[in-house]
Amino acid sequence: MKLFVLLALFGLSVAQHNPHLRQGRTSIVHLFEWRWADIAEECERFLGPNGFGGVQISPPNEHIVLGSPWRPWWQRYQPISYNLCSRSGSESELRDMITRCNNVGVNIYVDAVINHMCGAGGGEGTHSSCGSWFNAGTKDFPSVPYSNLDFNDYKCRTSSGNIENYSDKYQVRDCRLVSLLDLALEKDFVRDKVADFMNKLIDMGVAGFRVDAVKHMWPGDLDAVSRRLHNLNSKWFPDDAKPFIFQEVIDLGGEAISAPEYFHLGRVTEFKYGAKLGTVFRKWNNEKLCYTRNWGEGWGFMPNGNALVFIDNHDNQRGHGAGGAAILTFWDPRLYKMSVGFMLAHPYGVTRVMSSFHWDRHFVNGKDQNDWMGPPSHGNGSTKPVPIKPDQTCGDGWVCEHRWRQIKNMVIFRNVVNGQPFTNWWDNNSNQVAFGRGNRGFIVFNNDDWDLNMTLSTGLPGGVYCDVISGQKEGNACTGKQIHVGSDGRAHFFISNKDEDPFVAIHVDAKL
Ligand code: AAO
Repeated sequence: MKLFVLLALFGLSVAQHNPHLRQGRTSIVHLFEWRWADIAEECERFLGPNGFGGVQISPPNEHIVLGSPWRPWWQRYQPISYNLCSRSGSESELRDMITRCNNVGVNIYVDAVINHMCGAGGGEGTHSSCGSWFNAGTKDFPSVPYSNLDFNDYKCRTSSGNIENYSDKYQVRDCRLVSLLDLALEKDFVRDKVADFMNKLIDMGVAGFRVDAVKHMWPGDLDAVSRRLHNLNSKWFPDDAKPFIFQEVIDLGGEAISAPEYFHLGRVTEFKYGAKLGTVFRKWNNEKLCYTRNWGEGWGFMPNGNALVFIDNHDNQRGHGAGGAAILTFWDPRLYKMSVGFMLAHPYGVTRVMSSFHWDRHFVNGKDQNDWMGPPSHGNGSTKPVPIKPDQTCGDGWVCEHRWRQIKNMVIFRNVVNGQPFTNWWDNNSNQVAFGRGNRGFIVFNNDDWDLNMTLSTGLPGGVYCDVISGQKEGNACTGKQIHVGSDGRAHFFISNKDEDPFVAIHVDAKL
């Protein structure tokens, strides 16, 4: 038994759980709906130089194209084939992006939609991103090729053919998720096609996959696909490195399927993280920031080595998926910056930062009527490039949270404190807390409605540090608050509850 546990642990540390981040980098960013050409530029001009470890890209394969101007973002979750042309660009642009990002130490992770093809009502024709013909009605996708033999409908036992009840694991895995044609991953033929698609991307140089809708696939089927995958391209990655796999399983408890069923296959998205932290920072349900002293497994989250964590994702920032109104997004910038800062300072999980586009929210009875809106686009439906303004923020409706000074600097903070223990906790029994990461970094939050005025043990060597939230170190100057740490490691902090960003973060690379 002991040997089995040891082997299982060893397996965890060598297999698909390792993101293969390079040069001490620790975070990835989801550049939701960005064009490949823009991501390539962003790797070279911003992500590489600022210590971002990787990018989660939108699905790169051929997808349905809906409407004449309509084009919802979610059309990309309706595959038509595994040809590599999408709203984000062509195969050659994809290849160029992967190469250029890899060359500056930034990994690419592909959002892999392998559970299903397009919706059953997707019609017949060539309204697809590479122009391939298909017929959703007869389940014919000749450019894969899949035929009606390759789908699960014969196994599904609901009258609608859709998932009707999440307490029935057979429905969840054998029926259609919101009418999407459900692939029969039990067939070797389907497994081969899916693996060929993923292997092509691995050979091009991607570092791994965010696997979509994993709850809706049997672990055994995913294991069979996983065994077919190549090792990473040795031009950029160590020999024998396996692709990093992080699986989208929404597990807030209370359903037939739970996240641990997938732990052996890779990391899993921890949806409790953003839902709980949003509740804490909003101070809903009598939550207080001081309760986060045992944040992580102590809050009932999955084991650290299994978790991929984030504050919001492309679904729950607009009411899809799970988490509801508690989820913090760029629409609440003050609390959002604090919660992303908390996540990046805290040692739990592999961290993913969200980068969004604006849309016109229009609520009717609490539901956003515009939750479908796609990325900033030209009149013909093609996605607009991401322009960078002189102040380094993005234009044309691209939000670029990852470029916000506070968030960018906390991505760097996480790299600087990588591997250091969680230390020097302090709280005021309410919503003022502080913690350190060994002798490399320290962060203080004031989410109360009064000032924070305290001398705290930071664990840092004595000296003058530049707060990377209110400003940053530029040359030998500090554009923000300066924090004086004594030779005993203690420092005085004053954070007004009216500050634009009521938190302070210092680390050894921002010492003056
Ligand atoms: C679109 C249309 C549909 C149409 C379909 C086909 O909106 O009306 O039928 O096309 O024509 C995205 C969009 C969908 C879109 C789809 C295809 O979000 O609106 O459908 O593209 O274009 C479930 C899945 C999870 C999934 C999530 C959205 O388990 O995998 O739904 N996320 C991924 C992607 C997502 C994508 C797809 C999958 C499909 O990230 O972008 O869809 O490729 C419960 C379950 C969850 C379940 C949610 C929502 O959650 O636990 O597993 O997620 O329900 O159905 C509380 C509970 C929480 C619960 C939640 C909501 O918070 O605690 O557990 O309430 O009830």
